[in-house]
Amino acid sequence: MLTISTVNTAIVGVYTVRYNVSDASGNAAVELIRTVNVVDTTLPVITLLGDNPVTFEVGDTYTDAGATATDNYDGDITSSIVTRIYSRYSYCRKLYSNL
Ligand SMILES: [Ca+2]
Repeated sequence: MLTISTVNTAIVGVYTVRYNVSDASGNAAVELIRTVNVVDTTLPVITLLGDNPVTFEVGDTYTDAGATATDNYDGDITSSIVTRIYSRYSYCRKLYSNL
C-alpha cells in the first residue's frame, strides 16, 4: 500500500495526487492523477444568548442579548452572524392605522 502524505486534511481544498513508476530500464508509466477534495460539509452552530422567547412591554427599548456562532472549520464566526427582523404584527397594525 502507498501512503500519500501531501493531502492536508486539515485545510479545505482540491488536491491532486500523481502516480507514476519507472521500470529498471527507465521507462516511465503513463502518469495517473487522482483528485482529492477536502470539504467542509458540517453546518455552523448558532447559540442564542439570553431568553427565547423575549417578552417586554410595548414602547420599551429592545436590546437583543445576541448570539454566538461556531464552526468546525472556521472556529468562532460570531462576527459573521447576520440578523433579520420579521414583523407581521406591526405590518397588520399599519394597515389598520391607514383606514
Ligand atoms: Ca463547517
